[in-house]
Amino acid sequence: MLGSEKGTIEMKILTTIIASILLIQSAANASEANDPGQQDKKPNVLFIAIDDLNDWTGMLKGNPQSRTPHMDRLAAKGMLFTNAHCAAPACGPSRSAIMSGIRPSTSGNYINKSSLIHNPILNNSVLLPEFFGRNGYYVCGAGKLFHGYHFNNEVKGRGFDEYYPSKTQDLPSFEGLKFASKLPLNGWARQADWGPCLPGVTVDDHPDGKTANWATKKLLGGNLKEPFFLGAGIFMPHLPNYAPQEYFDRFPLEDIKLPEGFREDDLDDVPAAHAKMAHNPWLNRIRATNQWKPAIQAYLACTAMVDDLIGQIVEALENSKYAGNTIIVLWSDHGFQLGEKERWAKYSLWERATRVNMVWVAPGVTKPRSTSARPVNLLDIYPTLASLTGCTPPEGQLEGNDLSVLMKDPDAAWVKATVTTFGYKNYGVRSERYRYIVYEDGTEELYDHAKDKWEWLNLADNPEYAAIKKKMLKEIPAHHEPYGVAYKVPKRKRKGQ
Ligand SMILES: [Ca+2]
Repeated sequence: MLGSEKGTIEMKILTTIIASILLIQSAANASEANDPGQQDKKPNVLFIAIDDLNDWTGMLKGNPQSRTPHMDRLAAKGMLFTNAHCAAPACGPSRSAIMSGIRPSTSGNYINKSSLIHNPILNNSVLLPEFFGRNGYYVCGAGKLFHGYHFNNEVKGRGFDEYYPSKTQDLPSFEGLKFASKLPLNGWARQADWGPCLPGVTVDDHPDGKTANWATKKLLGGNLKEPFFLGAGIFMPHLPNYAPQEYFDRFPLEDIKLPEGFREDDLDDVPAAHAKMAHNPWLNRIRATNQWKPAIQAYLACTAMVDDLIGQIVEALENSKYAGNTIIVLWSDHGFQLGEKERWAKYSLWERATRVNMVWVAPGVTKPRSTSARPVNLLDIYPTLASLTGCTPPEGQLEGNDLSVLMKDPDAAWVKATVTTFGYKNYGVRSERYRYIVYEDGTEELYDHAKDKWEWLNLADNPEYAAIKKKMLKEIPAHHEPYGVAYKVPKRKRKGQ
């Protein structure tokens, strides 16, 4: 046989082999596509909550001092909402709205003391964990997902198959944290305390480290029943701001700057009604005792620790077998004022307290490095999760919007504004450009974010803005449910009782 003929035959055989391989592959792909189990495979959900984290993150650019590389990286993986706001600027009503998809003005759950289970509208709703359970999901969680009192004393793990540490204790123990002196470190109160732990205490000793380690282990363990909903609730930078020393070392005290948004005369043009909202005098005390910079340092330190933990959880997902079929949603429950408008608190209808972090990574839906400045709300999480997982939402319950519309087309038609409520008939309305506030007594504020990102100049009395105000007022809900029943915190039992 001539060499060239041999070569031709070899080539023919090779071509036949390749064609056969391609045929087998395409048949395999076709059978996969026709397999109903494969087609119906619902995506898992990784639901990450952060407590009291305002826009002092790299991705939201609220303060150049903050360092959050892991959250910034997560945001770059998917879609970042830069104009996202809470339904209410307090843990209880904000998280109740997220978990039920019902507005505070519909449920009457306005403040931290509002009960969840003694509120018939909320108690009869399908809470988010129950929703996933009913749709065949394995539902597990750890840390602070609901308001602490609601979870530990009222819903008690309702809807969860598994909870760490338990269905009546959302936060892991603080016992691993050791300090140089007795708590509270600043001698005031645990609710307004901050400072580093003793050397040797690591992030693994912190309750948030334990929550992140639980989530990491679950994801890397590979034994989760799919589809799953896994919630990880990080408690920092909620007060008390305790963290290992290494996080404080990242923010030397001599470099700390006071908030850019602080202005001494900022409240001069604000109606008196704002003072009726829960207010605390901590800022005065902080300033009087020269603690402002140490307190900011602690908030930045705790935020950096949170960021490391978010990085750990996301990396665990990326290294797990669930990476390609898991939706990630990361959110903070409301903002926080570190002195702006004379407050060291949440509990207001200003931007500092209502703006939140909200990031989505939905495989096959979100595009990397996409952002949206449309007005959106934490109330939108429930309907968006329902839409992305293909689970039918409970009929007539959800009042938020489906954000997947914006994930698919950032230019899609969208609502003009989003609403935050704090207390009966107090509303903050945020459009892409303006913030309008109206209190129960009818007094108002209006800010133009195109010119005034710190909300220093109240334009409500300026007749040039009458038409804008009228438009914003139309966004306020028509129904204002009276205050729901408050829960009674039982007196602490003495040891041994
Ligand atoms: Ca909170």
